[in-house]
Amino acid sequence: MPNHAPYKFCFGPWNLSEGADPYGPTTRPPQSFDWKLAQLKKHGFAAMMFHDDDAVPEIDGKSEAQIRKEATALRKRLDGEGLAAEMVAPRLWFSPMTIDGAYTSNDPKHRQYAIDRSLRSIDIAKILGTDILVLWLAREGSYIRESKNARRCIGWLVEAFDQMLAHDKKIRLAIEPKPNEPMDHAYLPTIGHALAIAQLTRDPNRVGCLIESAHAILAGLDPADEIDFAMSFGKLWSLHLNDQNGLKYDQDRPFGNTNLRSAFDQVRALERNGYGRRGEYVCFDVHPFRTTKPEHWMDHLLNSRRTFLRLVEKARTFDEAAANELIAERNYQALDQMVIEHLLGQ
Ligand code: GLO
Ligand code: MG
Repeated sequence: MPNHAPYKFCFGPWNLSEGADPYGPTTRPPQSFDWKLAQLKKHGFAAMMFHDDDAVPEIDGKSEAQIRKEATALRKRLDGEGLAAEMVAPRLWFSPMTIDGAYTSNDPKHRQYAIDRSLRSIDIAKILGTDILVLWLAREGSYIRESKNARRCIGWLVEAFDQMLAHDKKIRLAIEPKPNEPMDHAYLPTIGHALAIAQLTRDPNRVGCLIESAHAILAGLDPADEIDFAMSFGKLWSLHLNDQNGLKYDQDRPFGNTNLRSAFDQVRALERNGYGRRGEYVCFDVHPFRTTKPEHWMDHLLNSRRTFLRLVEKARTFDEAAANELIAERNYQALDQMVIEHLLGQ
């Protein structure tokens, strides 16, 4: 493989999923965390992403001391394997305490639960050696518009973020926007919303974002433009590359599987902005197809990485001078075909 610096890659344990969907059970037998970590290492990924309870299982029943103890043991293990933790994310969408939302639940006890759990996630992140807390705000939105006061909910989100920022002076919050699913409408559906709410917090410089390709597409936006936008603010701190076929449920397809040209544009945007030069990882938030056999369990991740690396080559060999001439002549017809020919190759 040619030189592909500065990119390093990661995925999360949930990306080796078992194939269940809302209409049917699993299609692959469950695998242990140890097996997943071994696969990650064996295939040359540099880091793992962690939900808080991937790092410390059954976290809700455990004391702070126990959580720290287990996180410390995990850190030791990761160090021993030469692997990093890319981020920690509070999994705030499984608990009975978050049925009506987490930070924006109408019940103050449930809002407090969400904040307390987020502070524990920050403790875990610190122990695992990452300063990134990813906030995928799964249940912050509405099914029934009149059940919530969106203005008040934005205030509650800011209060929650402020408590997290105050809890640890180093932690950075990377908001992962998604416009819908599980909610009908999310309160922070796009990168613009994420970066705008950052300005309301006590430390806007420590509130940034994570772009997921499929989530941008679900919002009717171009993931490459979202990348350029976030990076204009210096706030793209993590990335979930994948693909999505149209406006339907979140598909988490292999990167480039549906729209190769959009994948090329995303890679080009990352290249021109120097993504990865400040230590950011390229993460693939992809799932195996339901039909995938256990012996092909890693293929969606390996294929996504391979496609990414091939597109880096395509971005680096794109004839920018020729493209600029066509742009100067306003010959976008020829530019369009030039991109297609470049992607098709010889
Ligand atoms: C779901 C999200 C989810 C998050 C993960 C990290 O749509 O993409 O996979 O990325 O839970 O918080
Ligand atoms: Mg994601």
